[in-house]
Amino acid sequence: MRSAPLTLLLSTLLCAVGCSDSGGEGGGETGGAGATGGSGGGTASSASTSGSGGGAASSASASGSGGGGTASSASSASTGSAGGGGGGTGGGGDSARVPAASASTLREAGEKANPPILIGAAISGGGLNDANYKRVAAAEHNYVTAENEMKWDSLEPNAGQFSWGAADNIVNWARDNNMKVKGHTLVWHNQLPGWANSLSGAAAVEQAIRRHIVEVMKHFKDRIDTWDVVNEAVLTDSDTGVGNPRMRPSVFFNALGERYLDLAFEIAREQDPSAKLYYNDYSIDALNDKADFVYEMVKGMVERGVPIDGVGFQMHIGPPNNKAGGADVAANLKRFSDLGLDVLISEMDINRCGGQISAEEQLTFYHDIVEACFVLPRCVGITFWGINDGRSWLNSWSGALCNGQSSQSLLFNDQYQKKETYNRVMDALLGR
Ligand code: 9MR
Repeated sequence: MRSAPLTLLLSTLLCAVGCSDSGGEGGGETGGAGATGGSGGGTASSASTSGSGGGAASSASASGSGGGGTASSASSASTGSAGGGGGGTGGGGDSARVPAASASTLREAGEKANPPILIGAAISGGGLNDANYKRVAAAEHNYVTAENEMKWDSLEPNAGQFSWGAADNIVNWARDNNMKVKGHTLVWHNQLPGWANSLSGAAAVEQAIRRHIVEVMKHFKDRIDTWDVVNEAVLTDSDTGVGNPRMRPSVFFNALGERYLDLAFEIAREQDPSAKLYYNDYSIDALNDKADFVYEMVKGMVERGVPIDGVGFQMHIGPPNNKAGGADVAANLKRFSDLGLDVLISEMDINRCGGQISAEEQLTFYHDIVEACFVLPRCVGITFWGINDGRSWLNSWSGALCNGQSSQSLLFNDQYQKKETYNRVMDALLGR
């Protein structure tokens, strides 16, 4: 319902480049940078950076491998029936994705769309001890991100000593249920073990990055073909993506400058020539300062021939992150996909704590944001950051204004019943 204006805008955007009879208003609409509204939510917090301050910006040294071009390595290995091809939508055309006529699960709606779209969830090891959680997770999704178990501190708690058990449990469960897995995440300033966080000097940091990426990708080689290679490398004054966008100080940036991104992607490409390699960040969902900065950063990588295949827009809506509506998200996804990249919604939830987002607004956002991705053929997946409200990370996150209350942020309640948010997401996946 109520989606007509957005649908119109979306088709205008889709036509801005590809349709011959462009007519219409052209790009316009992008306007309102920072249109995020969102009062900011004050508290912020989130991701404590590790590194010391400063760090001169050293402009990315090229290193560019092959000729220009946009990477877009036709993703090989789509896992079994899991949604037919984590991307590969390619195919040129800008025509919108065609929805299924009907579906009884989100997963089915994604699989029957043309081209298919992956429907994902963050899965936690703890959740897999709960039969209801497992049942809903596997019935409704065909794409898995480990919520914490594949982060650096989980996989390499001591230098050069790897610990695979928790991650293997999730990856194997996903395979048993014909679900594709995205590796999350190879290089991130957060959830880093102390030994890595206290490294210093370019050589030591580069060596640690190389060993970590090589060993992790080697271990999961035949089971994971898509990776968040670098996560959250950009910072703004507010966690809502507004104010003074810049590279985030971290052990990686402080030692290597911005070129650590190129380096990480190049190592990952050497390790797996056909993997999909993504950059992932929060509060870049709307047209704000951070999204603009990341756009220029990624564009530079593409132009230098750095092997990046896509960008994940986390889509944590509401405190402590940005507030973005469907039209804003549509315009933003479109400009990134016009770089020849996959785009995806990688960690979606909509936090109602703090009263910044009403119940009705949450439903509208769920519908319109999912629709913004769905209609874009290069938008290859939509992942929700959890299954049920009771297990949401937001409930206990200091900046999220929940103070232990439920964030009411997801598609299922604590009894694993579908909420109205689920229905709105399903509507968007079915083109309603
Ligand atoms: O959901 C994750 C939570 O359990 C962890 O405590 C937190 C620690 O940083 O990370 C959460 O997941 C984050 C994801 O890995 C990257 N983007 C932001 C997510 C929410 O904070």
